[in-house]
Parts: sequence; structure tokens; C-alpha cells
Amino acid sequence: MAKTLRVGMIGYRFMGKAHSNAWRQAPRFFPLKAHVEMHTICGRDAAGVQQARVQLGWQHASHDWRDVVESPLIDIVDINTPNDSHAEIAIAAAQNGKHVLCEKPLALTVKQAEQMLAAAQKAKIIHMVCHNYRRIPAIAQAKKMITEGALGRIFHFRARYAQDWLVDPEVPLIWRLQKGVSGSGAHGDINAHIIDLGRYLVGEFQEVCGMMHTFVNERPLLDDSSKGSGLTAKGARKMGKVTVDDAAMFIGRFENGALANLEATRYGLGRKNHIEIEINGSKGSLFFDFEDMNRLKFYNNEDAKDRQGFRDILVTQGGGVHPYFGNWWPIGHIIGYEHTFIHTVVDFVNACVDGKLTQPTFEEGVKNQRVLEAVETSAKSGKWVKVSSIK
Ligand code: SOE
Repeated sequence: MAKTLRVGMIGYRFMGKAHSNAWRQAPRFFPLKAHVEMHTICGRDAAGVQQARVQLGWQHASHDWRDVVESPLIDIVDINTPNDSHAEIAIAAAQNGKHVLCEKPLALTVKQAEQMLAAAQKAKIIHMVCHNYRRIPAIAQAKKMITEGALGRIFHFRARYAQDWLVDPEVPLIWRLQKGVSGSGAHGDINAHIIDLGRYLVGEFQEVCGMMHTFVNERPLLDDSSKGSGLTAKGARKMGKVTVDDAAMFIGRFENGALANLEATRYGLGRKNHIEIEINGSKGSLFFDFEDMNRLKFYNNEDAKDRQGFRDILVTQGGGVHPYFGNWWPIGHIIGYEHTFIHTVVDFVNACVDGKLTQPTFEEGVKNQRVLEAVETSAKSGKWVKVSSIK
């Protein structure tokens, strides 16, 4: 009989919803090595979490994360809370012997991330950062092609992650715009994803030179009761300071000599959740666009000269041809954003049963955090920064 793993999930908003769907769907489509029980959902607001429990299909609700991480009934703790609580919850969960899946960025600082890694290693638990985009079949296919040498020597990694939800100055000062809670802005939230993809697909960053900018420095406070109440409302509104970046860009060099060019912004008007990646090598190039996520474009320099050009690989073949796809639909019946979380959960559960780590572990989370911090240090000093100099 398969083992049963009981999950306690902390945080139930956007990511909590995506993860709940993944916990529910994973066993329906993939041969999991354990039976998974969606045991407890947890959040601070007792009424809100009860509603989420019913909507998202969890057995129990709790409004104290300590009860969840200490419960002998729980095997896995899944962290989807704002970034400032990742470390405290993950360390307590590890100390209680729970396997931990944690949303990105792993922590607020390198130091915190290292403490999380140390706690996880000491407890010998399975630990993983939810960089879900690694498990887009097209990205996993790109990794396979690069590993097989289809691109030859890599020269360039160019990535842009653009959203536009902050262009409106009326967007209030939510937690993602407060450094104490989020660590950084577009940088830690979405640059972290493309840094992870760069590390996954190309290698470790050696040095970086960055620039970070805040376009709107003050925003209405969330609890501002005067907001929208008549003609004087605007002048009387209570405003708070935005303490994170709206956009972060950097160039860099990988240890293997490839050059990097990354950009993250929440001001890319018209770009809702746009991730574009191009990798150029000596034998070929790859291009990926998240808005067309079932497709990978490949330029093969060995094609006959009279028919060279980027070809479309529709990454939707089953039978083990394309990563993950075989467990979904017949060829060509495309998948979407939510599937990336399902693939993450599948690999995580099987890793828990096998007792073998699966990427990206907290160790990779620490490395990602080090790149984030190197870019911040560079943006402040205006100088190049070696990633290894960040302790
Ligand atoms: C908000 O910018 C956000 O939800 C990120 O936090 C996620 O990691 C990203 O995948 C989508 O956008």
C-alpha cells in the first residue's frame, strides 16, 4: 500500500490557490508514489481561511501556522505566505521533521536563506523552492536540448519578465511594495524567476552589474478610509512610501563565460505576465515566450542554408518524448500556467517518498538569493559585483 503524506498549506491567496489545485490534480494525472491528503489549510484570518478551506477543498482549517508545523498528523508543509514569514515557518517545520515546499524568493536575505538551508539539512528533510517555471514542458525540453549539446557553446542568455499592474499610481501600498515584508520589488518577485531559469539552463552567475528603479515613490495606504470619498478625497488621502524597486535590470557574466542580460519590470504596459527568453549558442538558438508556453523555437545552424530559420517545436508529444506532457492530453492539446505547479508537486511528492532531493532545493534558493543581493549591491554602488563576494 502506498504511503500517505498529509499536507499542511500556509497561506491561501493567489499562490495558495495555485498550490491547492496542484495538490488536488497531481494524483489524478500522475502516478504519485504516495497518497496525498489535503489535510490543513492555514491563514491568519479565521473567517477567510474557513471560506478558502471549503472553496479549495481542504479537510481542516487553522489560523495558527505553529499548530500546523507542530502537528504530528502533518508530513509536508507548503509555504505560500508573504516573503517575510518564509524563514520562520520553514525553519520551524524542518525542526519538526516536515518536508518543506516554499514559494520564491526563498527568503528576505542570503543570511536568512542560509539559515533555512542549514535547518533543512540538519533535519534531513526534503526541501524545495517553488520555481514553477522550470517545469513548463518547453523549459524542461530546452534544458534537455542544452544538456545534449544542441546549442553548442552558449554565448548569450537574455530574459525579460514584464508585468504592468503598477503603472496605475492608485494601486495601494500592498505588502509586495514594502521592503520589510517582501525583501525587494520586481527584483525578488519576478527577476528571481528568470535568474532561476538562467541558473537552470546556462549555469552559475559569476558577476553582475545592475540598476534598480522606483517610478512611483508614494502610494495610497490600504486602510485609507478617505480614499474615494468625495472631491477632497485625493488631497486628504493618506500615502505611504514605496520601499522597493518597480524595475530591476542587470547584465552579467556566467562562470562558463556566457553573457547575461535580464530585465524585470512591473511597468511594461501591455505586458501582463510576459516572460521571454533567448539563448544563443555556437550551434543554435532557443527562444521561449510564456504567452505561447507550449512552443519552443529552435534555430539549428546545421540546417541546410536554403531553409534555415527558427522552427516551432510544439512541446506536446506524449510517450516520454516531451517532459511531463504524456500524462496530460493527446498530442497538441495544450496545457497552461496551473500545470507548472502540478508538475512541481509531482516531483516534490516523489522526492519525499524516495528520500532524494529534487531541484530547485533550498541550496539553489540560497544561490538565487545571492544573485539577487549581488544585483542590489551593484545597483547601490554603480559597480560590478562578484556573486561570490555576497556572504
Ligand atoms: C506577482 O508578480 C506574481 O504572482 C509572482 O509573485 C509570481 O511568482 C509570478 O509567477 C506571477 O506574478
